[in-house]
Amino acid sequence: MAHFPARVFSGVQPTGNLHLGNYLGAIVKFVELQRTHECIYCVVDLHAITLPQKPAELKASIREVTAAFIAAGIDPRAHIVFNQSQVAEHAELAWVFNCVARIGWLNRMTQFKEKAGKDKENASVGLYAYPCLMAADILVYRATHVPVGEDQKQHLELSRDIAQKFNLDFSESIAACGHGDAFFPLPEPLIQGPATRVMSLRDGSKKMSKSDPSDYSRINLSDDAETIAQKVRKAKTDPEPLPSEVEGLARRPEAENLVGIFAALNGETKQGVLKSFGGAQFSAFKSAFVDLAVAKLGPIGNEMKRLNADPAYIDNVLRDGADRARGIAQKNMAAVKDILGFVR
Ligand code: AQP
Repeated sequence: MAHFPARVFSGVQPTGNLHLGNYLGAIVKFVELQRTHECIYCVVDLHAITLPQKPAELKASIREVTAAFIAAGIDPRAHIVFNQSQVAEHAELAWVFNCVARIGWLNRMTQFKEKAGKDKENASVGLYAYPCLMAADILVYRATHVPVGEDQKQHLELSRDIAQKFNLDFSESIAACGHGDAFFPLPEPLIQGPATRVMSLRDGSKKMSKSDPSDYSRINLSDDAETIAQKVRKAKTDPEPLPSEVEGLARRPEAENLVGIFAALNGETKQGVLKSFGGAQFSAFKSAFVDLAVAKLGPIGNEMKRLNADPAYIDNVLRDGADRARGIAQKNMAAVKDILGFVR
């Protein structure tokens, strides 16, 4: 298979308050990968409109996600930060992928089933085709690595299937156009660490999510110290003290979740956390948890506030990032058109 230079791509939807799940599952990894890779980070606003959005809130959310990226440590000069709708090639390649992906593949996507709920007939076509747009987001840059939370694993597998089918369906044309035996890499998901699936603070069986009606289910990146403390104090637990070994967390979803979050925030393993807190009551653990969460998230929240007060700066970052992203995307899209046999 052809060799593709390593390139990271990932996105976050501007659909509400960013929370600890988005942070630990995705953004922390975005920050780390900057040291070793060329990175492209996208505020995926075209994905956001697969569900109803209020225009003024969408605009504010696009700026807020951008502020969160920068506040968390992403450098928009050294890497690329932009919003998806400014680079038309995402939608253009998504159409091509709508024609490559099979309906049977999309029918298996669990996120569509969860988000469409019982009234599937009334869901938007965009929500159904979401994974094809996600594949286009990644592959329009021929990105090789995609840091995401566990919930996106299935969509990443579909992106690989689409890339593979395109490479096979058009193999002769790909070779004739001078791209060897494959035009698209098969993008690898990067899903590692103790918090790839952060659960709700109110229910250890549900994913922490922006759309959960209870704000007590999540810690938002913009929460102040008092709010974080209140949410952690109210977080659901069980009556037992913490175990000393990871095996003791089995069938204790709330305990496992809090220990996983603590480990990720502190840069250690769950076993490391239990070495310090095995045998402790939740009251003591929660108090250390609050101190750690406030120490790690407080500076990010403050910086987000500062950046949010300067929308002109944020808009400039997005415009500049979009210009650079478009340069790569246009070149790849032109090659795709040649491969497909379009006249241009
Ligand atoms: N609970 C989570 N634990 C770990 N990672 C998570 N991610 C989301 N929730 C968790 C990861 O964050 C990145 C951006 O997510 P997104 O905003 O694009 O998509 P989402 O999964 O729709 O986010 P939410 O918060 O769950 O929103 P709603 O409520 O709208 O469904 C992705 O890498 C995702 O894996």
